[in-house]
Amino acid sequence: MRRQLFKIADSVRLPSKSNMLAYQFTTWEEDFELCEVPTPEPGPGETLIRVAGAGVCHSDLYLCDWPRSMLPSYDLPFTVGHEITGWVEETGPGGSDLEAGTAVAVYGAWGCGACGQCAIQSENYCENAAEVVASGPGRPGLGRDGGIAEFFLAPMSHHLVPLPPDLDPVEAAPLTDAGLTTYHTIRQSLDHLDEGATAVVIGVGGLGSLAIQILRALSGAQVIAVDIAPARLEVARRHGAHQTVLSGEDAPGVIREMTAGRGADLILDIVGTDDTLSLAVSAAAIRGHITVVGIGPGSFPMGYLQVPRGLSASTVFWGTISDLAEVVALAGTGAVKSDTETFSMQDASLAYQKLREGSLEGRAVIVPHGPR
Ligand code: NAD
Ligand code: 9ON
Ligand code: ZN
Ligand code: ZN
Repeated sequence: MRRQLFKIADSVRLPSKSNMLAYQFTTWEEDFELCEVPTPEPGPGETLIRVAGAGVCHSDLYLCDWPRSMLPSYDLPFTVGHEITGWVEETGPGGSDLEAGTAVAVYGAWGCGACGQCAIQSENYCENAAEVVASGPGRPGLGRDGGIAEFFLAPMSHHLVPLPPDLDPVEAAPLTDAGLTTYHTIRQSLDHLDEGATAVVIGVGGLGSLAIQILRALSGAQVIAVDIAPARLEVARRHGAHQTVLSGEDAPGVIREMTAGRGADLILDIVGTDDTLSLAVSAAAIRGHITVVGIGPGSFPMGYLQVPRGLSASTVFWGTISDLAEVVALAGTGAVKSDTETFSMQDASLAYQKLREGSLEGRAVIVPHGPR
């Protein structure tokens, strides 16, 4: 049984090998806290990972911002951070075959391993997800200990994906969720992106900036990026967006002009509010497809007379382990690159503050052992 030792108010810590720093969700509806906790030891089947980088995702903010009633009944405290890369440190009996020092990405959408979706390697769509969270392995950083700590304990070795030699493990951290989710989304929608097609990305944050690059790498589609922040539209252009549009009431009309009146064939709503979903529907082409990626609270009316003919819509949840291996390989070729802004453990709160106020320049990645 793990035990929280004490909360650290500043950078002072106990000089002990058996303790480590961990950034934890300790109290419902309150901000996370830097704590000192026992360093985990790998038991049977487990692998201890020395964390290289742990990405800061917008979904983490929901943990402390949303009322407790909207979240699963997690056991607190736990270490946050679900975008994890690192090096194999130590393996328990029957744990990973990977040698100590191997750089790995951690797949975080853990499933039950027994249902129909898990049987077809779609753990992200596990049919027993509620039980996995309530009484099973849970998900790292989302109910059980995650990666914003000096070490991370991986319970199952098949969740460790080796990184290509030229890929910096710190830069690779956002690929484990921001990259994985957008790669999965785009890969399964490629049949909407024939020659001459248009894809729209709404929300150019951590996920959106990777989505633009993945769209450019996997398709010949015209890519239009939409954001409320002009600075993010500059980022979108740098990552290969052909056109950019400021979010607002005029945006659907502007997108129609950019597509000779047809509208967009694929729209990724990476925000998910009423406004962005309404924009997505208004900008969609006949037989277009909307994928809702953002976990905003919005919805849109779906009725025969309310949407373009032939419109389809879906949601996504992370991606599969093979999607993770593929996006990591793509990044290894240099076709996709995460913009990262690194923070020490002591500055983890600052990273979340900057995410909340929208002032990050790249995906925030906490580097518990400092840059390599
Ligand atoms: P982020 O904070 O890095 O980026 C959000 C971006 O959206 C920012 O650039 C912001 O300016 C922009 N934005 C906000 N309101 C907008 C509006 N009305 N119109 C256009 N742009 C707007 O967030 P992130 O970490 O990239 O996460 C994005 C969303 O994806 C979050 O809701 C997160 O919870 C969700 N998410 C979903 C999955 C999944 O599996 N479905 C996985 C990871 C993250
Ligand atoms: O990966 C994320 O950011 C989301 C999908 C996490 C939500 C969850 O509970 O797994
Ligand atoms: Zn996430
Ligand atoms: Zn399952």
